[in-house]
Amino acid sequence: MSKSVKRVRAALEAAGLDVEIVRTPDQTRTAQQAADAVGCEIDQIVKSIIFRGETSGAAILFLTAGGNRVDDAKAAALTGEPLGRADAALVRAQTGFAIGGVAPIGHLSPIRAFLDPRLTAFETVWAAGGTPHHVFPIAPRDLERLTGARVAGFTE
Ligand code: 5CA
Repeated sequence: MSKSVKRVRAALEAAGLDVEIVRTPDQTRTAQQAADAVGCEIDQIVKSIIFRGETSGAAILFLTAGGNRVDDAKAAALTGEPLGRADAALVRAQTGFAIGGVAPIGHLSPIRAFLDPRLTAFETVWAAGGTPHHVFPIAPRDLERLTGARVAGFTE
């Protein structure tokens, strides 16, 4: 098991969640690929999208329903500073994961997070498990608890 997947598993276990991280035969680099692999609705896929606060330089996590897009202005209004996309190097340094497999939990450093209310419409949602070949199911409420995310609208 890769170090990335082990970090996600450790975070789930530390939170007392008995969840199996599933290895998918096909890549789950995009929300559509993940939804196809799991056989769920696209909005049940959690995209872990990372922005960079242009004033603070801090990485900020937007847990976004698979079919939604982050609205830059709404997201910036929530964070209180202008935002830019995090580049691959910042994503890697902050989370320890490579783009396409960024999990919402098990990051190298704590990260401020927001959660798309659309995700709370489902009993279970699926997030990347640390690689573009791993996903795991979680209740939105548990995702909120583990990430410390604030539920707030930031999508188009
Ligand atoms: N495993 C899938 C489904 S969970 C996944 O990770 N999807 S994702 O949407 O969370 O991750 C892909 C995201 O990475 C894209 O939405 C995009 O925001 C970001 N991304 C893709 N390419 C780049 C890049 N070159 N630089 C910065 N961010 C990127």
